Amino acid sequence: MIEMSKKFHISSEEDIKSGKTTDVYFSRTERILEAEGESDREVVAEVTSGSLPNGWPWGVLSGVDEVANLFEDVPVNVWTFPEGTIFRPYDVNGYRVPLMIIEGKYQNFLSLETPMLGLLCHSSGISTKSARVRKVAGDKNILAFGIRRMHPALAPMLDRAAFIGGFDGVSSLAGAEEIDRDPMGTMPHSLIIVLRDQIKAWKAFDKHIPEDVPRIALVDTYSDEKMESIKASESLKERLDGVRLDTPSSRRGDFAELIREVRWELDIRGFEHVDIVVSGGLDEYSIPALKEAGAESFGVGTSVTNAPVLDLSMDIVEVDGELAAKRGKLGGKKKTWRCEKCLENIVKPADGDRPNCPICGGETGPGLELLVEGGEIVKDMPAPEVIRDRVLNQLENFELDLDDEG
Ligand code: PCP
Repeated sequence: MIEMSKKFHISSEEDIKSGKTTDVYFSRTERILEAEGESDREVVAEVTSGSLPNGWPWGVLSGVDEVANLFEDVPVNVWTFPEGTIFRPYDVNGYRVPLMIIEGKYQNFLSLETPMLGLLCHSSGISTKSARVRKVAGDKNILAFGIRRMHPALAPMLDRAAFIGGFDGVSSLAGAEEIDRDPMGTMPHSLIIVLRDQIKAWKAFDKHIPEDVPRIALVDTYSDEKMESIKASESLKERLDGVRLDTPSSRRGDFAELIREVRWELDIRGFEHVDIVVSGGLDEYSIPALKEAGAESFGVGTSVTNAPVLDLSMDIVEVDGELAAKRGKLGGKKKTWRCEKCLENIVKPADGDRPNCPICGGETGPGLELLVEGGEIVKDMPAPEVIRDRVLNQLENFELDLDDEG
């Protein structure tokens, strides 16, 4: 009989910091190096990305603040792209781009490689998918509705990563707290089902919910979306901000056509102020047609929180100052230069000269910044809002090829 001291199958912060989530072959390596008297080896290790999931052309690096906390009090130096940096896995010359560099005694951080990669691969996958959705949504409102698909222990990280990627709001209380924003959402079907009547539910929402919460009526619970949208508009009139269509797949048919129809019927009745909000199975491939059909706001869940992780790896490229990269990786400590104009990266040996950008001729600057020095976090962690702005400012430089696999 398993003694359930823990209520949930999750690791504590202490477990993560102490390297308890590492892979056993690292703790064995630690023991072997110790026994062989090789614990003083100084290494340079770099984190790079293999090809991105589904042929994505670029990625968004996130989870960096958690990596800083992971390496705090560990006597190593860590350089990194700032959180929210959009990067291509390969530079202008086809070299893998070091996204993060760790330097120090290998023995001091070998058990942290696994948690570090986990923090970056998971969060960056979600932020990248979110930025792809942001790109197609343009200035429309996009809300993260996906934490119900994932282990609740991760809700703060999931919603933070979606927000950093460009989402306008998140639905979970814990996630909203993490980004210092109010949680955002509409109403669930259960409110209408339990109150046994749509109009009663819409009016009850309007009566009891604070004024600053948009009045979005859910209009697909029991009958046709067009008729329910008209009913909601006629019952709440100017107080109604929008109608949400979360049409079940069995009834969805041509969703864009349905949205157009609802838009027409609302407008000819003078309800132009009532926005159309859609949710259920949305991603960067389905949103463009729905936006064109008249949808103003999108609730996106599974496709973001269940986004593929990025395939990041850490590789030792120098041992005691000697070139040491394994096959498939490039030896020696490197410098990632970043073009200040087109944001392309150029990888050079660490002692190389500053290059000009071969793509646009622009000035380049150091892409990576010092994050941890001798175990001390030497960089103020920007607020999620600031990191989100950083992503939005770069996004116009990065195309989205919707013919990729998705
Ligand atoms: C879910 C909820 C979220 C939607 C689905 C996320 O709908 O409304 O907005 O969908 P996705 O994960 O496919 O992107 P339900 O569980 O049907 O409805 P309710 O709103 O009643 O919880």
